[in-house]
Amino acid sequence: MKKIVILTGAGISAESGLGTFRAEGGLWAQHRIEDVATPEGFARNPKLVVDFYNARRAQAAEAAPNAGHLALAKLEAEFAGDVVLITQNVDDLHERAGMARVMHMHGALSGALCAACDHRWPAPMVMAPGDPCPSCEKPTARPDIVWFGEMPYDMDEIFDHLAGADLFASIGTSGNVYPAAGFVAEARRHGAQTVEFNLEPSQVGSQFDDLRIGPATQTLPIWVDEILAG
Ligand code: BV8
Repeated sequence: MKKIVILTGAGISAESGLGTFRAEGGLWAQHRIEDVATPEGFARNPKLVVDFYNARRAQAAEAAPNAGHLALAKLEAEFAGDVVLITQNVDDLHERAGMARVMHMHGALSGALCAACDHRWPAPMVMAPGDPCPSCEKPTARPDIVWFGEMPYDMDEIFDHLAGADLFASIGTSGNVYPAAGFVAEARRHGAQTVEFNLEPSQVGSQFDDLRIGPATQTLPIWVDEILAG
């Protein structure tokens, strides 16, 4: 086996204490998606949105990578073939676990973006509405996050990776959000083996060859050792 493509979602960061979206009391129970994760919501109330991401940026900074993140970093370091990690998460726990190559398809809390000139720069811990862009100086700074209705990043590269995958693993995602939830179908179309890691089957669970039920901190280290011994 030469190439493993991995997709992660909020579930891999759950045991690091970061809230998931759709669980009881999750982020979407506390805030309406329309209010905090859409361009319209940002236009309507930029302070609500900027503060929503300031809180998550602070929470992520307090969190530590868990055994699931560390297992994937070990796989990337020791697997003889190619490991490509695509995450829907906006936290930096994969990077802090030592993962060299992380594709943040939904953006990252660590990034800021200018809505006027597309300039990107490292986000401060606390952003405020109307912060000036360091490049064009317009008051149009926003979190570099892909909101609903916006195009996720690196989609062409991601589809190239899926076309070349021998194994596709999806970890800790409920399979509600597209285009990420469609990756398993794309990988299968190109003949990849597919495995899902979750506490329960996701919305697209039936599309996987293998289902590993349990917390990622337990299921991933076992899986990585199997792959490396393979
Ligand atoms: C786009 C921002 C097109 C940052 C996010 C109708 C049908 C189909 C699609 C659509 C539709 N209407 C609209 C759409 C498109 C829409 C979409 O999919 N909507 C859904 C809700 C129906 N998608 C979009 O808008 C995307 N863009 O389509 O653009 C386009 C075309 C042309 C031109 C322009 C545009 C953009 C999607 C990105 C939106 N931004 N996040 C942020 O705030 O974080 S999405 C948001 O949900 C998060 O990023 C997150 O990544 C994503 C998915 O959530 P999950 O990660 O899966 O988290 P969740 O809580 O749901 O699940 C956690 C899972 O973990 C659970 O299954 C749980 O069991 C498991 N778990 C928990 N603990 C553990 C565990 N597993 C293992 N171990 C544990 N310990």
